[in-house]
Amino acid sequence: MKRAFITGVTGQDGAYLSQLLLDKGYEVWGLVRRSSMADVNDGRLRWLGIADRVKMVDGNLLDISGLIRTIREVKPDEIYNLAAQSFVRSSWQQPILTSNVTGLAVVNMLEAIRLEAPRARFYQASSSEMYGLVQEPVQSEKTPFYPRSPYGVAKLFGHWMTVNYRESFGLHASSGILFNHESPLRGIEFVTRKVTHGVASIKLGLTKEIRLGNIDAQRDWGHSKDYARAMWLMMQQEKPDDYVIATGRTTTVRAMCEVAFAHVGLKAADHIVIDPELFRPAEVDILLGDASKARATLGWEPKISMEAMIREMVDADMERLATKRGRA
Ligand code: NDP
Ligand code: GDR
Repeated sequence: MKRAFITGVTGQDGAYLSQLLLDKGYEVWGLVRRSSMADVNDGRLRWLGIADRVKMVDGNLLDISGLIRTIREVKPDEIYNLAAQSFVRSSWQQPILTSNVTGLAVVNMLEAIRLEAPRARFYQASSSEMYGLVQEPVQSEKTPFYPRSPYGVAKLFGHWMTVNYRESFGLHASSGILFNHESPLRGIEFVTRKVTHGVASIKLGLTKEIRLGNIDAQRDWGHSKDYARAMWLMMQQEKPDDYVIATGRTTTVRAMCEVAFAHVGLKAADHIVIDPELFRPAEVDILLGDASKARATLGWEPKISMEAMIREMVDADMERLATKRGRA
């Protein structure tokens, strides 16, 4: 039986990746940071019905001694580093925390692996935010980076450290440059979930409007479930490498909203209010990924369309609000 260790196991991707690995017969261990609300931080794993099958270890990405001990004890075959301060907007409010957790702490993981599990396979959650002010209309592994937020800068540091440890110490370290991916388990602060939750609330008569910032921004949106499969495929390759994971289709926030509202028979224009407070100090206007390397080498391709995903998210939010099921 293979053993996987996931940081960020309580997050969106951690949940779907755990589900995929458990289905494949892995023993799954996850790093969980202590919270005063310990009874709710496994909400996403509970939503998927797998909370009691994931072995939780207390820890924090900032605490290298804990990481070293954990990796020594767990002896994982595959390590997925998904933990991060992942909300771009917060990264201007908390630039140092974001740099420490999303950037510097990647080296904590790499050092712990180098010391305790040099033959383990390592996945780093890199991001399309590293392209920022895009240098090419379609972004591939060869496109130069130009991050536009403290989050993007921190991810770029973690990305290059992963490449460097692969080249310097021969670690099986791969980096997935994942474009935006969403699901019913997406955090409510991200725009898709904010919209689907808002649409469900409006439909149920709980509110009348959704306040948004730049709705002309364009994103290449896929489904977290499809993207978790790509992470696993990277870990099955003999050679570690970097891969762009994207759908190859970009959509404005405005058009995404229209899909969500149309699903419940409403019009987006009747309910969206533009709030200048929600614009970012520097914006990533458009992202569009070229995943042809992943298609050719990993045999990966996305199965769930943006439209189907948004409809699934609206349905899940309707169900949550109607039944108050779970917290995720
Ligand atoms: P989430 O925000 O849903 O999850 C982040 C996870 O990191 C949570 O489990 C959180 O724990 C954990 N975490 C945060 N800080 C620490 C810390 N100091 N120590 C230990 N754990 C910590 O993110 P996603 O699941 O959406 O994304 C997974 C990863 O992929 C992230 O690194 C993100 O930056 C990256 N990424 C995401 C993309 C996307 O579109 N979703 C695209 C590209 C990259 P807690 O539950 O306690 O808050
Ligand atoms: P992003 O995701 O910054 O791309 O990072 P987010 O959903 O927050 O924003 C997408 C775009 O929508 C615009 N927008 C709004 N965004 C939010 N959150 N709230 C609003 O009210 C709003 N109005 C307009 C934003 O300006 C932006 O252009 C996500 C995260 O998951 C990162 O961790 C990950 O690395 C990248 O995707 C790829």
